[in-house]
Amino acid sequence: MGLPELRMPFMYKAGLAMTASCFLLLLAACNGNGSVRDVPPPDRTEDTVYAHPGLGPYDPPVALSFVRETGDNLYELLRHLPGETLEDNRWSRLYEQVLGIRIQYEWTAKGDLYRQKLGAALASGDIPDVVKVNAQQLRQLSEAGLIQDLTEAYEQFATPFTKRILAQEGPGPFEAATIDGRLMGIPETLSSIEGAEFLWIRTDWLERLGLEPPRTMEDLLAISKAFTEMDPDGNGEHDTFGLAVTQYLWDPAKGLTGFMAGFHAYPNLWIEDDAGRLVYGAVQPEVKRALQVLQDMYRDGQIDSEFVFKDGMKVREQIASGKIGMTYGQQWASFEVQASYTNNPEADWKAFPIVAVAGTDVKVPLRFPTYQFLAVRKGYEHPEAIVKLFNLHLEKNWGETAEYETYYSTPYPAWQLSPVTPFPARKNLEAYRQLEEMRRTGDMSVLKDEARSIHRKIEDYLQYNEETGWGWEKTYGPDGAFAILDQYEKNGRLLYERFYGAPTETMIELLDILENLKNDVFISIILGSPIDEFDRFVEEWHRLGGREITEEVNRWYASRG
Ligand SMILES: [Ca+2]
Repeated sequence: MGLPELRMPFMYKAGLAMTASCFLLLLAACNGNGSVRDVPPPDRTEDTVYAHPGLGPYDPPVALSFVRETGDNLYELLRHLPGETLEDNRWSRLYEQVLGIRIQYEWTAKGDLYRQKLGAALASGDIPDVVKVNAQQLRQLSEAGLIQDLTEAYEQFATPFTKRILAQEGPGPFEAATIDGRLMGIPETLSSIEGAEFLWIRTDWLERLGLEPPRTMEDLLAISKAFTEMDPDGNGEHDTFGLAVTQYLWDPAKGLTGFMAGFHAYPNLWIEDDAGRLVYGAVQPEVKRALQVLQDMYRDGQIDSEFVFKDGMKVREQIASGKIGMTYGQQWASFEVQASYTNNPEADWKAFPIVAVAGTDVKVPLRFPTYQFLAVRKGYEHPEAIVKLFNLHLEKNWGETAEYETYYSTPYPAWQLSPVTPFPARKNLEAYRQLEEMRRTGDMSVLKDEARSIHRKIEDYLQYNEETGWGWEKTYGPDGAFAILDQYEKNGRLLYERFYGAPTETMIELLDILENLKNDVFISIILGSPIDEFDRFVEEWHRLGGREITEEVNRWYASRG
């Protein structure tokens, strides 16, 4: 698959440059001004784009140190990119060539070890030039005087393109990074809209049992029951479950966020109540009703009796072996269920909109997702260097000089080699909209790099039955997950979280405890504890700090006017 794809962007760009210079030559010839020497040099997009101070080079080059979390995925990626290492790769070379910034890692470590080492480094103040931290750590570093104000660096050096992209999530990410009116970290903005949930259903099971896709929560419960009791796989055994659930109730795939929303319960969101105050969704009465239904489903064997012992990987295996017919999940859940198709070509899945109890409109909950910020060590002489990395990363993947298939997806995820990885929050939905326009008009030129690469994967599946394209079609196809997201948005179904400030004092102190309490109680109710445990949980939650947190959150809300 590799080579032609890699070369394509270069050819495309060369073609553009040539057209532009021919055009200029033509102009010169027409205005009768004589010699070709009068013609300015061909307009190179790169020269124009890189003229911004935020993309200009340090001369001589400067070093910029980070620490970095590594993992098996990263080493797997490097195996596919011969000649590249974590320290010396296409991104580090690009940053040095264009910006004169030499990326260095003071240390790297995997997973838990990384978090331990980072915690120790923050506590001792021994931090690299740039450090990625959460909102609480940002506040601590700021109070300890270990990091510097980035307000001017961002204002002066972020390109208009960077500013536009980082504003796609609204003011929240920057508010969360602002302490005493100063920007103390550059937010690594994530995408709210990518958190939207869909309902993924085995459509071959629906057909075998003569069932219609669900329009209401009641329909969904009937399907779950049928998938459990009516032998949808036709093997004569009572061996299937209606709904996938993992031990982490809020997993982005195979979790219960979308199910709860069907009862207008939003257990992980700060929402506005009828009086205009912010309240935490987990302690609202709608949750109780949803838990009661889950308890019934568990008792009836529609949910695996051992789900509390199973993480996402284990439940994915159950789906792969054809034991589960329905799961909630984000747009990429197609790839979670794909193995069932690999194992059984008759297995088919489709994304559907999530549903609500009959007679009500569904709302699709979206958490405020940005939680990490890049802070610069006090005393580092070039605080704008981090902004420049952001600029170039966004530019080379999605800007006018993008070489998406070199720097983002080769199709291996080369973007992961960069120490900073900002992206447009709406890029996938935009890619879907380009694909949709292309499907409607037949005009391939509306596809930008990312959409073109997706289109090729879908075509590989539709025309050559290339299996890897199956999931892409389920997600980006004419009636895939993004077609549904498009409708969610156009129909006003998206429910955005209302609190997006930095964590409050009491949150920092007690939120983990309260969240663990929530999860323990909810699981215990699903497994059969009396439903009134929920009322006791609500009291406990308020008593153990939830009341203070609610007050703090509402002070923040009121202060925003
Ligand atoms: Ca069966």
